[in-house]
Amino acid sequence: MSTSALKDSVLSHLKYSLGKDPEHATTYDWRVALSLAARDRIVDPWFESTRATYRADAKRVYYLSMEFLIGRLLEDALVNTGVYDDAKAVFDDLGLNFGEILHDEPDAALGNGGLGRLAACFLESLSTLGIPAMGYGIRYEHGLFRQRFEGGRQVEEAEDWLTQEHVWEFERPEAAFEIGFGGQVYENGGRAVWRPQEAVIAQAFDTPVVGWKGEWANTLRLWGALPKTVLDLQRFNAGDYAAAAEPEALARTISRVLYPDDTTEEGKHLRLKQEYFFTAASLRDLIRRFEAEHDDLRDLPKRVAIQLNDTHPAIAGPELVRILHDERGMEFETAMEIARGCLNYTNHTLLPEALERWSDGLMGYLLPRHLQLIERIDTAHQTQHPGIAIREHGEVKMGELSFIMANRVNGVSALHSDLMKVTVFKDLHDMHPDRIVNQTNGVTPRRWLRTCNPRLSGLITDAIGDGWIKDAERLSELEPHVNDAGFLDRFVQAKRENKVDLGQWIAESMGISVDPDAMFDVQIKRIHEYKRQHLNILETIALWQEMRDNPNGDWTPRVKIFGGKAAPGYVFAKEIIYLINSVASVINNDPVTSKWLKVVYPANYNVTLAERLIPAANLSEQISTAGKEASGTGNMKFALNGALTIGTLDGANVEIREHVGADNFFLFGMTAEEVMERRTVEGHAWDAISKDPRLARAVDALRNGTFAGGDHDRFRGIADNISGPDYFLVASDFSDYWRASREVDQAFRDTGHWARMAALNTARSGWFSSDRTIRSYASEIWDALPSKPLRNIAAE
Ligand code: AZC
Repeated sequence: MSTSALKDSVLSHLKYSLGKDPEHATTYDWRVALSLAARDRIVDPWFESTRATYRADAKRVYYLSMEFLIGRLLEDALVNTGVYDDAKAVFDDLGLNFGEILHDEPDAALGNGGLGRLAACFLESLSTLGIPAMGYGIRYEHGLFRQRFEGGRQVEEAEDWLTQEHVWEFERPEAAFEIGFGGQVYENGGRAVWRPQEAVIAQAFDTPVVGWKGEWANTLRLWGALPKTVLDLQRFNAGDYAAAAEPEALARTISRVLYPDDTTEEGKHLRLKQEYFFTAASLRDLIRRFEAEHDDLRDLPKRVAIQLNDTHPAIAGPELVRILHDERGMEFETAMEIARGCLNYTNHTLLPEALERWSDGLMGYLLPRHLQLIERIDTAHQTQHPGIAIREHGEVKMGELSFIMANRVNGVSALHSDLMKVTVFKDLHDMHPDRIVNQTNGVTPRRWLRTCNPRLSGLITDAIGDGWIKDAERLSELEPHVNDAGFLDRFVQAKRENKVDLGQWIAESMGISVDPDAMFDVQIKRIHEYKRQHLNILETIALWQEMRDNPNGDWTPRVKIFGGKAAPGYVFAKEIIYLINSVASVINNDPVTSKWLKVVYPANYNVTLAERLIPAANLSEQISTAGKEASGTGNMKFALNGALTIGTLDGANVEIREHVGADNFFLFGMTAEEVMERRTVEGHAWDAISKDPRLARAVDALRNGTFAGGDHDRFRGIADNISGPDYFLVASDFSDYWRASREVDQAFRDTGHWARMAALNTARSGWFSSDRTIRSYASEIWDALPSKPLRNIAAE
């Protein structure tokens, strides 16, 4: 496509879609006009992909996920369709600030963290690989809350990304299903009939997801909840206006908010409704599509692979059985076999509090027929494999249900999958030893290198061509260049320029000045005790104390950067936020240490902020208690962008270290096994503190009011935790973390050596592409093949 054709298209949308002329167009108008022009380019490959799928009668993959953390879409779409440079030229020509236009787009935060972002990377990879697929989720009116700091504390505000028109989606009023809840189960001629008491409409909204070079586009189909009757006219006419509007308000509640919690199960009625709502709509939709082309539902497993992203859509098992058995009259056993042939389950966490359980009472109230079927599934399984129950202590265990209903169950890193076999799913694994397979996570190199880091990706393409964008393992071709001083210089230059940009943004948005030659040391992720941001801040305190002891020392300058939100009800995590901000305000105002140490915590961490921070990072903090982080995907993004990791042997860190080489990774801390053993030692925290005066002094600073304007109590909770129960072993891992951090300091001073290590991280991280992950799911779980590649629209 020529620049002038793109310009015509943008101007035409400005005029005919937005009704504006260039003289009066706002940034918003230009952004929407450009997005519509970009969207036009995706529609043809999107249609062609669908047609090709029908023609080949290809197996389709359905990815069911409560969360899709897609972030902004415009820049990605421009890059993937090959018109980014043209678009920039168009806006330069118009005398408009292209960056400002891109940054006008809201960040669609339809997810909490890793699980949701993984789903978004997977959709992009499925499209790049040309695998016919559809993502199914909920179109939340309010995504994850927006975070603000007030006096250092987190304040949550409603996110209203949909107040502006969401230009990427197509509303599908014809794709709508009635979803029922509650009511009774009757028997009719030997068959169970469920008569729900209330019902809402699930209506589809489709967003095309385009792959690299625009060769293929799949669909993200999000369900919005609508009332069956908009207004209760009888009540309205009787003058009761509030009650009259009730049905609408009640129905809409279902797709109103994303639960802002990624580890603790929300024991909420509404949450279970959301889960059933989108799962039931998705199953009906895919069965309808199947039946439009095939007439025997027994063939479903040949044509359909369903991936359950965590247990949130686990009700898919009983629902599919209900449809096949109750509604279509199949034998229960046949229905089970078909359901199991289609369903697969990904587990994302071993934390017991995050494994969903629903009380029999709630399940029986909202989904009475499903509870009966779960009992039957449970009995059938126990007859063959005595000793494990789906229902226990009056609750339905969704992990067990998912496992039993799945053809394959997967963990998300090698360590996590192994731990699953000996912990949460030990008994089930012993009964079904072939069911668990590992699928180590990945990230899309299009968004997480090509788009977010144009300087580095330009340098890579200059060195080895652009084949790496589609085949990230070709990044290994960079290895010989790592010994080339000219290449390394440019590598360092790219990183430095990214740091200068970030430094400017920090200065402008936060009023903190940072030195671009200091080490940018970044920990960005949800705030959680197991992720141990408090270990990082404790080390920061100890370092600051030493710097003050020795103000003439030759310290390695560092900027400690934090980012992340805490679940609104997670008190301890919110205290950690408060502590980080309080430490920041003391350290950042200390003239003694200001040339060496800064602490920066921008509010409202999201995909957009990650895209800004990761390209500028020198050091990636992956310091969770071993055995707790299922995989991590941020760790992969950093390595790909040439940051070195300081980390424990947890989740995918283990595999990252294997790939980049132990010499290019700063390892510290106990292993998962040592962690379990250490916990059995009485007084382990006190023991660690008494052996490390630095740690003792840092913990003391939490108690003596140093960071609380003299208030001894403000951070006592954190101090007492670290020196008391310390379940996540902050104290026990501190000394080794300190040691590794000082090694990092030393290594960073040898700039040539550091650059080489950093470049090797990039060269050796190609394996962590989500394309590799998706290929592996396709062959080991879904038995799905890429359809024939279509035309390359980027070349046109
Ligand atoms: C996360 C895991 O914590 C993280 O380790 C993993 O990389 C990611 O999933 C993707 O697999 N889990 C979540 O985001 N949420 C839950 C409920 O586990």
